[in-house]
Amino acid sequence: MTAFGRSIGKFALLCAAVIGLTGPAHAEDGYDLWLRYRTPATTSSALKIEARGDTPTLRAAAEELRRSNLFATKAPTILLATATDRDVAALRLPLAALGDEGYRVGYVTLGNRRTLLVTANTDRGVLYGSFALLRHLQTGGSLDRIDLTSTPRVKLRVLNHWDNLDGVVERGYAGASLWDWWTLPDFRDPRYTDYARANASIGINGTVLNNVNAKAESLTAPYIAKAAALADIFRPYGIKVYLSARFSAPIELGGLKTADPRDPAVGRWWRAKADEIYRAIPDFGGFLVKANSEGQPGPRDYGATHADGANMLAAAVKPHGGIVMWRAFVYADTDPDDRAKQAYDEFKPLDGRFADNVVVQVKNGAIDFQPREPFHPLFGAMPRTPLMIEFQITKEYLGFATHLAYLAPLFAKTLDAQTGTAPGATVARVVDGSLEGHRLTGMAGVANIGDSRDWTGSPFNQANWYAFGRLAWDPGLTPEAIAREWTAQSFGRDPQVMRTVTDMLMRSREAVVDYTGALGLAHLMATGHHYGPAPWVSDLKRPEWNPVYYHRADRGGIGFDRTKTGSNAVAQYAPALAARLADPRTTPESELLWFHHLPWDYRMASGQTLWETLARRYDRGVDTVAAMRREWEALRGRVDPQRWAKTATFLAVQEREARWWRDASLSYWMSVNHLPLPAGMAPPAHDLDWYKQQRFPFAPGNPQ
Ligand code: GCV
Repeated sequence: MTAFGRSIGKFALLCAAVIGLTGPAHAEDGYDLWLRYRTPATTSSALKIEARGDTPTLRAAAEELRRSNLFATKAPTILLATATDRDVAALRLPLAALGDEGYRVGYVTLGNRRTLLVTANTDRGVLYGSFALLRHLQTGGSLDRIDLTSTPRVKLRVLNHWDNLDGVVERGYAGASLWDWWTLPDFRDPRYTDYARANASIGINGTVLNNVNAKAESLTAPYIAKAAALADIFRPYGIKVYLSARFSAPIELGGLKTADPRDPAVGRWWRAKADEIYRAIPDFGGFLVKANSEGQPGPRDYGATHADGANMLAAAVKPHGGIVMWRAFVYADTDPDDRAKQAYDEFKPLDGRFADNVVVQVKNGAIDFQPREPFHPLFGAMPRTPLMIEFQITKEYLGFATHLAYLAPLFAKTLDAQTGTAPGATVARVVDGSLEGHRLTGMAGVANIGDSRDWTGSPFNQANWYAFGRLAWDPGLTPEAIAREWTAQSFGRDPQVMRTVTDMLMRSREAVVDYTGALGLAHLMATGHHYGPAPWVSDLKRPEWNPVYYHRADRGGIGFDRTKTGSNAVAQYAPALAARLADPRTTPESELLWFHHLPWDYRMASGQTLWETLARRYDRGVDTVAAMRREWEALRGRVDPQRWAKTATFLAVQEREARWWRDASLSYWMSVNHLPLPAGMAPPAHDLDWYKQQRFPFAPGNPQ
């Protein structure tokens, strides 16, 4: 070897050593999500997997088990087989109750051999069972004792992507759209398969590819072909593709003069369009529609009802087994009534008038995905209509990608809320159909996914995608159990890491509520991009666009009177609940100012005044973030450097921005109530004008 050759050799050795120490370049960048399969790191060669049948879904299940590396040392034989398999049938297991998607994972004896059987009525169920097995092992479950049986409580578990055809994601904070519409359908990015794996692992079985603020072009032949390519990739993972439909497409694409749902030509156009889509995507899920909301076209433009519009589209997809998810997020610029009441007023009279393949999709609260909202009154008001719940996974109002806010407590609190219509009637039981016997049931989550390397813009935002899927499968899971599962799979099972991360997750969303506006305040953010505080905004065209509309603060008090003396929105809830909400003393403190306008010196249950309580909540929020930073700091060296550093930086941003929210909000409230800060509280860093002058013209997620 020459001297040059030797030095190259030394350099190569050195590189190998460095790589050996730090791992491959992308090893800990978050790309692997919760499917990291790091413990134990052994070879999978000893794993004996037998898949009975050769469907793409069974192949995907076997491939996932193989790639997991989790079984090497004591690998049993794993048999993947559906209930129709002769050996499985001979075992006479009680599988009927598993339905189409449930699974059973456990040991059986087959021909004297102890075998770990993953079985279900369908290959999709087997896939879900395989992921459940992996979850069991990654969260520390034993390979010796396995008995996992589960069936989803909700049928449609769907992500809504607010992705535009130009790649911009409305309210997206994790880069551009994952869908490269330009190179589809030819280039099938392997990342699309990883997206499908991640979703299947948590039971998500549908995805709406395009924004509800839809362009008609997504229904043209080239875009149908692109959607079909994605559908082909997702199909083995049990994921159906849906499209948001622009209601006026018959005019824009079909050259019709009207989109009136009662016009036969319009119905014919949609039927032909549905036929065309189903030729390309035989298992197309159906349409999601935002109509007559925030400038979108809809049936009301023609004096027809939302039911007329939904049923016309439903008739078009019905012959193919498709459905329509019709959103109830409506409020009109012509309606002077409380915005929080408008969806109920519009939809309740339509109860029972929707076709049987329509499900009405209702946001968790009556305004718009605020850090905290009471549950939407429609959940107690439309017993004859299947209602899907819509949550926002992306954090439009909870600090974008940089703030750590675990949303499972928000989701669970809504699902657990008692509607008051019958004993034991919860929002979850409305959503899962068990209360009123609906079979078409669903949960939608507005995705927080983009093309950023870690998918969601931060390692911790992944927890919200994960939690949504897990709760959609089983709304009875607790946020804490989900947090532990996610932490173990994402960061490993070091007890200190587990404890700290779970604790941070569990406190995080409440902290955001505290520093953005506690006690039931809502909609205090800046205009358009919704980044940062602007409770002072009062000059926007429509009253309900202005924060002052929501908080109604003046010298005398603060809060929106939704009792009889105000908008009487409380009357939209079941009578006993409405009576409780009509009285500030029996209204949960966390929702107080949502329902009541109260004097600043109103005495809270604690004996403190309302003003003091509100003011100190801002401090509590900031303090919680500061504490989370310290706790994370203590994990240095216990978490991989790349994810640790990104999280540490984001926590620093969050603390800075939490102080900004605190200071700006307090300055504004004091300018209105002329009260001093409660004793011992630090004054805001700047005067009110300084906060009012902040501008963020290119804040993400706000398509122009
Ligand atoms: C897709 C809020 C958001 C909008 C969003 C709308 C909706 O108003 O700010 O970006 O539009 O909700 O849910 O339709």
